[in-house]
Amino acid sequence: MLKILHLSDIHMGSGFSHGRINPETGLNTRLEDFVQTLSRCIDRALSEPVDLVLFGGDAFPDATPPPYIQEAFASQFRRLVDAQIPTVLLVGNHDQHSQGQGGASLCIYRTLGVPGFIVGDTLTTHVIQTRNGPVNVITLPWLTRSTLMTRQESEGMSLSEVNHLLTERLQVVLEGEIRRLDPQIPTILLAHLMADNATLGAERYLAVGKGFTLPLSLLTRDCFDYVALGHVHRHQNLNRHNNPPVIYPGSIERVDFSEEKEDKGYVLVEIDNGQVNWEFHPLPVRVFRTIEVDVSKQEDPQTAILKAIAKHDITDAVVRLIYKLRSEQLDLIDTPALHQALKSAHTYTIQPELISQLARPRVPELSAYNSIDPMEALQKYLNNREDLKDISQLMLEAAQNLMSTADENWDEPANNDSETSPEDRDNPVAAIDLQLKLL
Ligand SMILES: [Mn+2]
Repeated sequence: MLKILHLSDIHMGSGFSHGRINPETGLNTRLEDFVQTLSRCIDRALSEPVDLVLFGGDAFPDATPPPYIQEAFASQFRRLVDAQIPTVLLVGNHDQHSQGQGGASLCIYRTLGVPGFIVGDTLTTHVIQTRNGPVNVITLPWLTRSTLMTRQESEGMSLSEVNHLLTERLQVVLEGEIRRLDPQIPTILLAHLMADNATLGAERYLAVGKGFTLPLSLLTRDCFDYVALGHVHRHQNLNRHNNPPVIYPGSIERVDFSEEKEDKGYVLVEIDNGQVNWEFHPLPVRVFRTIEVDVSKQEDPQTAILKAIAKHDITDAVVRLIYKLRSEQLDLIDTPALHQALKSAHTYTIQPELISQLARPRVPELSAYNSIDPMEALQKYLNNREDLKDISQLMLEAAQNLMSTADENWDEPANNDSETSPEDRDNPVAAIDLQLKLL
């Protein structure tokens, strides 16, 4: 029997805005959380012990993590080297440079020749010898348009045409790998991709269009005993027939609030004579809690907010308090008392949102939903918004940029997640987004 631990989307070094500096170590507490959670996965791999560890990609938020974060990651995986457990590190979109090939942040393991470590940055088959026999692992790293076609070839094609052609080409290459497989040996496909029926958080729908989406039928092949995926942060099995299981283990820690309600964990897989059993093991990760309350109709908004906070156990959690109120209620809010009420949280943010009393302005020219040019629509809209006059030029420029770059940069590897950084506020596109949210 072959035992495998499958984990993915570690994203070590992200989400620092949800942490604080630990005065004893000088490190961000969210880095410490991620390291502790990763160490729990490695503990399990060692205590079983498993025969193989598969990492589904996205080790860090980008391809060039600072050395202390690289080291925190390496010192955990080092324990697998010491225990002589073979490990495959697959390259995800966050591990690639936005230009060019390969996984910049993970290639160091190949360069060092770490025994038993394989870096999956190309589509190829690795025959891995484990304590309990050999296993085929086909690695399929995050694909970009440039992996399988030249810029000239894709010129003038629509996104869906490019997606279609890429899928066809991938199918041919994958078929080539499959034909060379030794059918006597169990086979695993390890891939970092977006499958066409993965369930995403609503916040990620926008990211979908940016990438390359593969049909599930490419993965649910008889020749695979198990399909180990990475990329989507929500744990799920895409194949309801379970033959083979097509599993996203999800991220190991909450990367942002969109993962507030998701279980985080890893998957243990057993392959025995063609029989495959897998089980998701949740990890005890830090709680994220959104407390949202509308106090606009309350006579005593302060008490209503405090009551809403008291309903939740926020000890050591990452908390965001969002309360909606009318502008004339602002004087009734005692902010220091809110800080006091949130003190037991690990970290927290307070976001008051004003509810406008005015009816929303309507733009008569836009009332018919006919095929109006988006730039023209924005211009008409802005003509009607005196209050946006100051930034209307900026918004138009940013929109123009968006329209012209959308086609070119759709396969940009990094930033496929929903994480938004505070820097986004300086970015005109984000400024538009912010404005639109306020509308
Ligand atoms: Mn990814």
